[in-house]
Amino acid sequence: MAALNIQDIRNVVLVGHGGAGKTSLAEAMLHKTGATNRLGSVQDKSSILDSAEDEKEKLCSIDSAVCHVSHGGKHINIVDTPGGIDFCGQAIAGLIAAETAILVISAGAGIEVNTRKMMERAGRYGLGRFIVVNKIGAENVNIEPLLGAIQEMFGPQCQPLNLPAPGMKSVVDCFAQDSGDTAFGDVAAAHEGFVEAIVGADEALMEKYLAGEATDEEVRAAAAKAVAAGELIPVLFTDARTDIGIAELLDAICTFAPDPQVGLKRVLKREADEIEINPSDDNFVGQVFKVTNRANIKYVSVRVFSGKLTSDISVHTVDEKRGLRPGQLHRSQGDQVSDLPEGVAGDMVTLAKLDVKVGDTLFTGPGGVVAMPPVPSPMCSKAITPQSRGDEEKVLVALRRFTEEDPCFRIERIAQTHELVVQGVGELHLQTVLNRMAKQFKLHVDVHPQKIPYRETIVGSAMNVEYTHKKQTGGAGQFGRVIINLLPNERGAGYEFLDKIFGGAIDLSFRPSVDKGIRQQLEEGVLAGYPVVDVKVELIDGKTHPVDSKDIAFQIAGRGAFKEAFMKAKPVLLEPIVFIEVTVPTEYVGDILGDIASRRGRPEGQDSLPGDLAVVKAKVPLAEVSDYNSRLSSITGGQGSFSMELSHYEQIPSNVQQQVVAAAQKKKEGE
Ligand SMILES: Nc1nc2c(ncn2[C@@H]2O[C@H](COP(=O)(O)OP(=O)(O)OP(=O)(O)O)[C@@H](O)[C@H]2O)c(=O)[nH]1
Ligand SMILES: [Mg+2]
Repeated sequence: MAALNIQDIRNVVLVGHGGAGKTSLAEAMLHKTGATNRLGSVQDKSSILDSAEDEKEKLCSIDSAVCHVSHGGKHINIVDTPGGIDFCGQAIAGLIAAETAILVISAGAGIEVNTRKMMERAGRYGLGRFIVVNKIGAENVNIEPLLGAIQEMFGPQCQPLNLPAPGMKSVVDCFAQDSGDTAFGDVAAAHEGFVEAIVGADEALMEKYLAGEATDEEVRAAAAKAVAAGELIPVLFTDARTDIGIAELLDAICTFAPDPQVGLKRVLKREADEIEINPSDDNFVGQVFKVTNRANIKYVSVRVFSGKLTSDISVHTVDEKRGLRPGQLHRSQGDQVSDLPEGVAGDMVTLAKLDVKVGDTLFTGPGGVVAMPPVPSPMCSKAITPQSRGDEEKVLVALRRFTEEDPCFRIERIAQTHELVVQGVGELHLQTVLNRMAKQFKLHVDVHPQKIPYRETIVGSAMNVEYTHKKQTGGAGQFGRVIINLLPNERGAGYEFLDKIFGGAIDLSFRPSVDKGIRQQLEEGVLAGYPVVDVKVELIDGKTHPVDSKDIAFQIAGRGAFKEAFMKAKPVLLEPIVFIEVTVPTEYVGDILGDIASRRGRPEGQDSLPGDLAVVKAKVPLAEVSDYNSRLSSITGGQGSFSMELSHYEQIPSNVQQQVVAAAQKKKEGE
């Protein structure tokens, strides 16, 4: 097989809302080009792209999938991504692989929330974009208003490359011709709009065009550059099930999708330097865009940005200085792989068993890091406990594999609450990962809500609190007496210990023991078992025994005095307050504000976004929004999104405090 020419490579990633038909479109392209001899179907569980057990069960994509076709002398790599919001981590990672994102919209459902989000993400990341309106052959769809809605939401760069023919059984090319019969829309106007978007991206060509001197060939040759620059977003119509517009989509990818030399250039960050990677650079640079652990084989899909990947070179990541051997290179076709002699710049390669995770930059030269397109912070947290004792380590090892696959899945051990916490985009996301762990590793866990990390402090003072620890049993005794003042410290100032003893009431050597004892108590808490913050202790007096005084005695006395003083100094609980930004269609703003008010939240302003969207900002206690994912989803029918970050800690209302303290006491009695 002759080596691939970089000009002949097209890399596309299919993105958009769940159920729009991305997988079906990829299957249709595979079939159309003879890569498969039977049209794979998600519905019949015969898709080579939705090949995981749970994908077949749920009839949707959960992992991204890589495949390739040959068409019109071009090698087209296709990454099919899941459209479910819970699985957006893999979809976003898919952008790494491509020059062009193909946004797939279901003709019946219109522009849905995840289409909008992926459109923005692909644009911000710098990819060229296509929009494909799929399912045009489905019954009872009214497509006509959709084109206008697309242009209104995503801008006038969205120009139809074709339009459905009357009866919706084929499409009419609006670039090659400037007249024709359509189901809606005017071919002449579409032709002009399309051509003008192309020439608009190239000043010299624009001048020629205005002078009536630009040839069709020149315009065609400039098209991919206009797409790469975001000046043109071709809109196409298809029906994946009935093979309408598929050949035209393939043609369009060959002509209008930028090749790796024309499309987005990635940037390698090395300390303060940012170096644009050129495909013709000698050093190999690539990035991992997909990791799959299945049946004990780990497959890693890498996009080659520059240089050449071969099986015998040693590649590095920023964390892996020793170098990794890629081993046999493969090309993926859904769940199948075939051997590949080398990975040339611009191509995608699949490797087995490499110790890397999604987003890692691989390199041979001086190296650095290519940034990943940003993924949303995981907003759904659950605490888990293994059902079998002693499985904790195994669960950690298994879950770590899933963190390699999905940049939106994380695990964390929370020191303060001693919990193992899994974090993901939503409940479905976490459920899917935990189900996979149960199936693949036979590890079962119970899932609980995560504990709220409260803190304890005081709002009053307690002066001259005395505590004596005395123990006289048999041989050596223990004796320590301390007198302390306890005062509130400024919020955020932490703990302070001040030695205010005049004279030698306590030996100098034992004073740090008092401090040490108090520090232990700070960690354990006094009121409800949460750490104590922002207090000042003054050690003012005490007593030493010439024989029985020792370190441990003063530690115990310090703890005792602190506990007593704490309960006298108006103890309170502090709760974490988060800053949330909720993005919803404007019609839901009232409902969102009402809901926030009912959750002890305070609104902090509002912004509007294009496309009739609003951003509501508020500060809300974390305890009230731990289930916000499902709440927002039920208010907006899945059309909202939110981000959340810790703002500060604040005193909790006394009725809530009573509940938390009572719950802590009950738990202590139970132990
Ligand atoms: N009538 C019709 N149905 C289609 C078409 N494309 C897909 N479907 C059906 O729509 C459903 C969803 O299609 P998928 O290809 O799984 O959609 P997807 O975008 O990959 O969905 P996710 O993987 O969940 O993001 C399936 O039942 C398909 O058979 C089409 O062009 N016409
Ligand atoms: Mg799919």
